[in-house]
Amino acid sequence: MKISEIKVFVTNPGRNFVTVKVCTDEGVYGLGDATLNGREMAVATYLEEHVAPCLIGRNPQDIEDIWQYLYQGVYWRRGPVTMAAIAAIDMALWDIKGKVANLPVYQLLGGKCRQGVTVYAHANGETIDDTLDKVAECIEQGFKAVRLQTAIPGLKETYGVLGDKKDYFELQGNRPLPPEQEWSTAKYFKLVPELFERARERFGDQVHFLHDVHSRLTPIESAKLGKMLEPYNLLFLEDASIAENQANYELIRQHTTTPLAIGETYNTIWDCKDMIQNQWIDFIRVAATHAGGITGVKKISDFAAVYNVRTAPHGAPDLSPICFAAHAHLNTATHNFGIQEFVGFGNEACQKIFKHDFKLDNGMIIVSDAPGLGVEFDEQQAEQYQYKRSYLPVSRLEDGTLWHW
Ligand code: KDG
Ligand code: MG
Repeated sequence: MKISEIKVFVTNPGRNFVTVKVCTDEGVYGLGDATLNGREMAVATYLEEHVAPCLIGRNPQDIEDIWQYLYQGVYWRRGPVTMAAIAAIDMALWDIKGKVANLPVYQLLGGKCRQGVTVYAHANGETIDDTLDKVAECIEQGFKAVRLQTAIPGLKETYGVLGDKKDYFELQGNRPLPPEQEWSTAKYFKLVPELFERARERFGDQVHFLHDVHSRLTPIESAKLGKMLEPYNLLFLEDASIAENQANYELIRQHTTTPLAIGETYNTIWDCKDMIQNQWIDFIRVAATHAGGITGVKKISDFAAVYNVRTAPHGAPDLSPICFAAHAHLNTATHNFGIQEFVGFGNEACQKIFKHDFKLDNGMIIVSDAPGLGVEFDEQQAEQYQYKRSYLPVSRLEDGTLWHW
């Protein structure tokens, strides 16, 4: 069997997705997700110009060798663009392998470790009451874990809160220039403990709570927040601080027992090796699309298992249903899986383009038993939704200083 053609599609059913189709001379094909939010065309070009020509004629069954060829074999290792391109090819090759074997990918990864993949839903609100009402809806829908985010009073826009937008897709997919948002740690600190105090008062211990700081705090501020939130027993506090210097997490860890999670922007084990090895974090949140595909995430998960770190893959709307499927297979077959972020199956247009039979049942995703990844991609539908440039926002302090993501 040989790779005969590699096609790259960039489509925008409410937000941009980069999809790769690896075709073979035997008619079997595989799909991969290469979406890099706000830098989609960089990955599409990388794939078309620098990856596809090198893979034509190779055996698609040689997944590890092709992964190493695109990673080690290239002088310019790592980085989000390279690793998203590798990721998409890797997912497509696992998809092909499953289809050839007539087995779902989770079987190729070792089989089921659990009956379903527990997910956490999002409750985003303009006020604390609004957020808590959304938590109530999530509990009613059967979710066992919920991430709570609330707009910070007195600041212009809070990241991750919907504002006047109808859904997450619309929020992320239609910003032709980066919007500017404000940040004030003092204002945030006034809000967040009250949010979780009132959430525990209203819902007791019947559900896990999570929170994403989106890296806005310095390490010592994160340590302080972790301590403030200890009484409310979070499943984890996500992206409390940037960790280009991984030892930032040593500092946070010294001060708080609130569990810590990080990793959605990480591309390889080298971005989180020290944090994992020193047990400064509890959950690693790498995504198949951004960390080298199924092969890349499996390497990181196995390493994390040795240090009691569990996986909690990123599941935002900028990861396409193909990545969602890759995660469902990985999560089903990975012993040290913890929890999966889940924001729904996408809007109507997205569901017309990407078809699958993954199910949500009582707060768990039930993996598809279709051969391969179990996702179909409708090219004609995709063509109707053309790429639109769209950016994530930037964050500034109230005096205008550009601030951390
Ligand atoms: O591309 C960036 C978004 O996916 C990210 O900001 C969402 O933080 C996020 C999350 O945890 O889902
Ligand atoms: Mg996040």
